[in-house]
Amino acid sequence: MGSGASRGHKPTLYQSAISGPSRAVLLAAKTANIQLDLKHIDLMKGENKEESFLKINPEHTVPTLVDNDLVLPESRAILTYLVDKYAPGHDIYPKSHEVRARINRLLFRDLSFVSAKIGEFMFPQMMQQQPPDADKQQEVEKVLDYLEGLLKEEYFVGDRATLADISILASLSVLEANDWKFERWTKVNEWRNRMKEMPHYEYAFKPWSEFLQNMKSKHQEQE
Ligand SMILES: N[C@@H](CCC(=O)N[C@@H](CS)C(=O)NCC(=O)O)C(=O)O
Repeated sequence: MGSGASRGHKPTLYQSAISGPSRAVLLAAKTANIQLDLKHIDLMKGENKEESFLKINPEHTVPTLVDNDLVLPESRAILTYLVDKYAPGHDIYPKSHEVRARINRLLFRDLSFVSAKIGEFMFPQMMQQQPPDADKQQEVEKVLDYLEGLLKEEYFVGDRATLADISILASLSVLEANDWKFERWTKVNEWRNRMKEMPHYEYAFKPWSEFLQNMKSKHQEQE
């Protein structure tokens, strides 16, 4: 346990398996051996809009971390905070300013571009059952071209997975709901396969795969 942690204390994470950024926090925390008290918020049932959760996070989003007096929505802020406080210097967010600068740059880029474009393409399909929009699909293809160009090493920053990889992996996983084929982007595809070998990948991502599998089965029954 890192220097900022007191014995027996666990921050609480409000999260949902169907939320990409929640999966990023789950994978990072488990990888860095950070203990969390997990509270599941069922987005499909609208539990995020219930008064009890709105009191915690009026923006009604998951993931949301509560650590004593700190209430912290926004996965990328949660990721860096958790490692800094509970696993300082861990490989997924090392102390080197230069390495952190590269990781942070990608976390910002993931938020402003990668996950943003994927959300614009996927959310109308997932939430409003709209058909895929060809222009928005092209934007996602540009995102993947961009990532393909960035991948010069085994991982986005050097030869080990960092918070940047974890966050981008979680953003891309939303495309699985569209059965997206990644093979055209060779480096991204190989990198994803490497990321899936992470010891705690299943722990963080299996509930999402199961959710997608259930959705598929339901659709097939309706056809
Ligand atoms: N940028 C935020 C996104 C948070 C977010 O929008 N989460 C979605 C699930 S992926 C959510 O809670 N949506 C419910 C809502 O906005 O009411 C993060 O990375 O944490």
